[in-house]
Amino acid sequence: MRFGTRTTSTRLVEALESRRLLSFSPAASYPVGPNPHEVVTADFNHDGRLDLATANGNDTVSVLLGDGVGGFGVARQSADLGQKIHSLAAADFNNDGKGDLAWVNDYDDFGFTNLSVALGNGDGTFRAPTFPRTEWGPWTLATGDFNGDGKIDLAVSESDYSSFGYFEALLGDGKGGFGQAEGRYNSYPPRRRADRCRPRPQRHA
Ligand SMILES: [Ca+2]
Ligand SMILES: [Ca+2]
Ligand SMILES: [Ca+2]
Repeated sequence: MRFGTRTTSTRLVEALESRRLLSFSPAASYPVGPNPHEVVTADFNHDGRLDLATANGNDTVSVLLGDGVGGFGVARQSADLGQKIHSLAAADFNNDGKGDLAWVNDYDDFGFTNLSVALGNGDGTFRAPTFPRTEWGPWTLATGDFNGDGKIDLAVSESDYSSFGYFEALLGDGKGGFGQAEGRYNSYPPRRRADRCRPRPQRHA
């Protein structure tokens, strides 16, 4: 390279000219349940390789175990996990090294949403869901260790089904259970949330 008498700007141009363009191999397709609308990653079978899970339009979850070099096996599809799965998240809630799932089920026949958690069996299947209690109707969630105790927690955005939104942190017990933290007032819910909120059903005497 002939950098000897050239200016700094000239050297920079030459370096950029020698840079390779990024490219990707052709995409591979893997059949899953109908109308997959969310995808998350975790190591569901504890083999050190990342796997995939999709939330499907028929209220199931498909899990594809990874081979560690960019490929995935045949999808395993769960049973019906409740109405309109959304906000799917994956983490190891019980510290057994096997990925677990959490999600929100959309409005049921009575107009309520609920939070669901299913612990992984380590083979791409999951135990029957449990339903951690939330103060209000859950809508979206995120996972993380928010109090630094080594146990994964849940952060949940919620609505009171009328005009207001809330944020709540549910602390994990490291066994797959979640305690309830104090709900935090969050002013009005995001527009998307507000648009979809429906009045709480009236109970008649
Ligand atoms: Ca794996
Ligand atoms: Ca686990
Ligand atoms: Ca924690």
